[in-house]
Amino acid sequence: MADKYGIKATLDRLGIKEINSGATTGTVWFETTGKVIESFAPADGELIGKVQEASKEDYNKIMETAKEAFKVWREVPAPKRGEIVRQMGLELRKYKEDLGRLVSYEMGKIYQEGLGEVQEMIDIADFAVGQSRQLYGFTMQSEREKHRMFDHYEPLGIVGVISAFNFPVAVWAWNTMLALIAGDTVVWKPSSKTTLCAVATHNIMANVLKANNLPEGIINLVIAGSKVLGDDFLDDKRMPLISVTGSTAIGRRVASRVGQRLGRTILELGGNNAIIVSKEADLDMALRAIVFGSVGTAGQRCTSTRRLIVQEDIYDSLVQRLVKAYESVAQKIGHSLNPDTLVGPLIDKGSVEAYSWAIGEAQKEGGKVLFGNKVLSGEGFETGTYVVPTIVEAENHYNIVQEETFAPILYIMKYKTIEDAIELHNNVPQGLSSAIFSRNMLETELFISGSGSDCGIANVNIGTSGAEIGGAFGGEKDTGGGRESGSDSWKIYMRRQTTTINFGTSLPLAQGLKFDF
Ligand code: UN1
Repeated sequence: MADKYGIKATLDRLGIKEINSGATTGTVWFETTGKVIESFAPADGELIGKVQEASKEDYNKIMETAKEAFKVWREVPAPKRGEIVRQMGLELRKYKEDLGRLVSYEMGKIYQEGLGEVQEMIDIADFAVGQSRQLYGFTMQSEREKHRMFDHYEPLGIVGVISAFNFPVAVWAWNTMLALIAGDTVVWKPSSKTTLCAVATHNIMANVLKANNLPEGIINLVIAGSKVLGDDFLDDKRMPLISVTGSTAIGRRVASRVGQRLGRTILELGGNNAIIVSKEADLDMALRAIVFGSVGTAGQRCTSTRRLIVQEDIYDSLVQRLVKAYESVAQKIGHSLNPDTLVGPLIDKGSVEAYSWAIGEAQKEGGKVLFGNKVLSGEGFETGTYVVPTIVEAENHYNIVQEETFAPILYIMKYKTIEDAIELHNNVPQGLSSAIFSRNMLETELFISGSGSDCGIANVNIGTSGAEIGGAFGGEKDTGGGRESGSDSWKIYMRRQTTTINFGTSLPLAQGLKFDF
């Protein structure tokens, strides 16, 4: 095929070969001998490259190397660890376009969103550099005289990162940049659907590791299926923390396995994100947010807008405008690297089936398709991975509305009072992201109060997706309760220790206890 989008040069610059190793301890790539994973572009079905999976032995070697590296890395002062992360951010800046293009090509999101994803990596690197000088603990007042009490944060160990296809590189960065300044080492198990993005990321990072003569094992990549990296990975006591981004079903499995050994998890699972549109909203703004939230990344963000809860007085006019907006977006479905495209393909045919099935289920339960419900075929759409973003008039209690379908389907429903809207809003199993559009402060304050949205993210006059890295990212209920990225999320990557120091000459016991002998 003609290399219309300059992919070949991009792959060369990113060090992607025809067949790539699926295991590295940083700069040394293993001679893997496992199954070969072929990576096809969802946009045009071309074979981008192959990755050969790691074996159990490779995995064990990686874990042992990461364990040894931890002993060295934890002794590097945190601001000096921050300096390495600063260089990683600079290196990512150099490769932003290439890595963004590969993300777009391998995952299928449009190039603009590929660039945005790499920008999230750069942003979290910058954030982590600053944080490296701010790993603060508290000082507390001791009840005993001449005693000092404080807590401090120490490195934790090896952090396992399991990432999903939809953000093939940013989620790794959210975890890794913080883990690194925390003094931890990282073992990454990426999605088997986006392995080349992981290889490319490690190639970029290797430049920094080499330039600083760092030991092997600080950041590690291991690509393998569940035969090699199944329950054994979750059960591996060498990893005190595993961060997982994926479906609620996956998260449940991870949490119970890791919980068995009392390991820690960060769970970033499914969302069922809604926007409430009040009759007091700025509808132009709301419309922009709804469309970006529901069709952006072809509905494959965990923060994608899946439900729209609209005040009944403005329902008809908003639906009309929304259908119009969808009509124009539907003209811009196409190859993820075409700059005119707004909606790229779904990741694979399985997702297309899930899309059609979900719409069918909604119809069976009484839903009415207002727009879409179409799998595209013909020129440019030969892969069978392109679908038309869909709006379904539905009710919140439908089984299918209660589920997260990773596709551009928006369920739309009516409400009368703000209290009703919040009730509908919270009445789903998941609790990731949420938003209200209103210029009435009584409504917006209620929405973000204790009686309001029950999600980890609650936005006012901003959509559900596209969070900045500076905030804590994650959600409640079936979303798993984890928090990554900004705010004080760094703490989970560290071991907290409370210390009391006696600088007196007697040994008083706490609680005034007497124990004389
Ligand atoms: C995800 O979909 O897994 O808030 C992460 C957002 C992005 C991250 C999404 N910053 O939409």
